[in-house]
Amino acid sequence: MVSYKALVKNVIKKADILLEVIDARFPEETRNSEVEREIIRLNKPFIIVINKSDLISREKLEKTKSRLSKIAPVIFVSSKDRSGTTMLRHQILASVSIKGRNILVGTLGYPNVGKSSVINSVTGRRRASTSPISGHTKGIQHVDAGSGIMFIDTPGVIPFDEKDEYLQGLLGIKDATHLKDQIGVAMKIIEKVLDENKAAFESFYNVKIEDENSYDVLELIGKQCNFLQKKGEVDETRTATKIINDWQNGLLLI
Ligand SMILES: Nc1nc2c(ncn2[C@@H]2O[C@H](COP(=O)(O)OP(=O)(O)OP(=O)(O)O)[C@@H](O)[C@H]2O)c(=O)[nH]1
Ligand SMILES: [Mg+2]
Repeated sequence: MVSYKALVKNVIKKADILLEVIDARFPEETRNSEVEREIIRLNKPFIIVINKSDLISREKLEKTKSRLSKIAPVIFVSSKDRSGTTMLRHQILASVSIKGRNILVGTLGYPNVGKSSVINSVTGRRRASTSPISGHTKGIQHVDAGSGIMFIDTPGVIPFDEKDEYLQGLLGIKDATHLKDQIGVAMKIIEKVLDENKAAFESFYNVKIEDENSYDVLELIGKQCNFLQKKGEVDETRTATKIINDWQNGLLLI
């Protein structure tokens, strides 16, 4: 198997412009400094595409945008709602001037951030195959988007270690059935969502949270959902699985 690093380097070398696709909910965690350094080293233009922008508030998006604009042009996209795609097309055409052949647009990013979905939403057709299970795109694939734009879709470029299981859960790289510490991951999700948008969390699960820790909150949700074992205690794994699924399916807004 060709290593991820070699594949990414090759795409950066071949492309006329790169898209670094990041997850709006985790802009810093899904940026990759090594990839950015290589792009800058080869003096290629690049655009930071903040995808899944439907999952966070406009205010948070603007904050992230103003921070990242210092590094490269930033475009918000929701592949789900098909928003931001015209802007992205314009930004690509404005960043490179190539006549007589297609502009090659390399699309890079962590697993599951929505690289293939972004390509499809710009192209307007489901040309690049997508999936909720990460690691879906294997090898590189060319997708013709019309008006002289040719995308290069790539697999998620960053292999994670076992120790990054929390991040794998939060980013949806592994689903609940593939996570070892489901309760631990669910607690991280609870912390993240409570920190960002407590009211939405309370109304989604129909619970009232004072100053309980994330473990107690998990128990509270288990009770509310009536996920109980024979002796009446909360089925924590079942509750954790539900929270992970709700988060990964984009039901908990932050
Ligand atoms: N809510 C929401 N979900 C999205 C968006 N874009 C992608 N998704 C979902 O995120 C998951 C991953 O999307 P993909 O396009 O397959 O992601 P990828 O980066 O190509 O993933 P790999 O090929 O596995 O590296 C799918 O379940 C998509 O439906 C978006 O803008 N909003
Ligand atoms: Mg893909």
